[in-house]
Amino acid sequence: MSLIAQAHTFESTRALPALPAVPLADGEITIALTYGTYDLFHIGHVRLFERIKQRYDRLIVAVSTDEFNAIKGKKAVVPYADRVAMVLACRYVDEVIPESDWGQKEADVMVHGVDAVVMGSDWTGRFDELKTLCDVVYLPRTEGVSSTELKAEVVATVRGRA
Ligand code: C2G
Repeated sequence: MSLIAQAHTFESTRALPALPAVPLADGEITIALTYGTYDLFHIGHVRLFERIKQRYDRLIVAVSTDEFNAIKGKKAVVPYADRVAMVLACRYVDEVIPESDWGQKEADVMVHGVDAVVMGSDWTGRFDELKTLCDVVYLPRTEGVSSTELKAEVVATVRGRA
């Protein structure tokens, strides 16, 4: 059965366990930062933002520019400006910044006063160099969905093989 045909009801759409809140000093807000392409914005992205916002007060999302994706060897279907608009439209997201090179993360953490950089588990260990500046948290990915799989599904559907 095609991915598209496996549409889920909202309640069961891959809900993931809630995270414990971060202890706070009075009046202090906690700030999380995450990075990604967010092409073909999907439930995996939403569930990541939702879990981050369960734990931190403010969520900043760095969205990869089209030029940076070329450096990463990726080509997004959806152009940068639209990906930014969709991420910003998600109620869990407070601010969007551009991700344009691998080396910007330390400066981002300091400039935005970030308490934690949070990524999906496919990036486990690859942000550890930031641990001198803030918490680094890797969360389990939402299984069964990815931009790459969605692209393959659309192609298969178009070619009538779904
Ligand atoms: N993600 C997830 N569950 C999925 C798919 C993605 O939790 N089913 C998470 C990824 O782990 C990542 C985020 O969603 O933390 C964005 O994923 P991509 O858009 O694929 O990001 P990527 O191109 O890997 O860019 O410098 C870091 C890069 O910008 C990350």
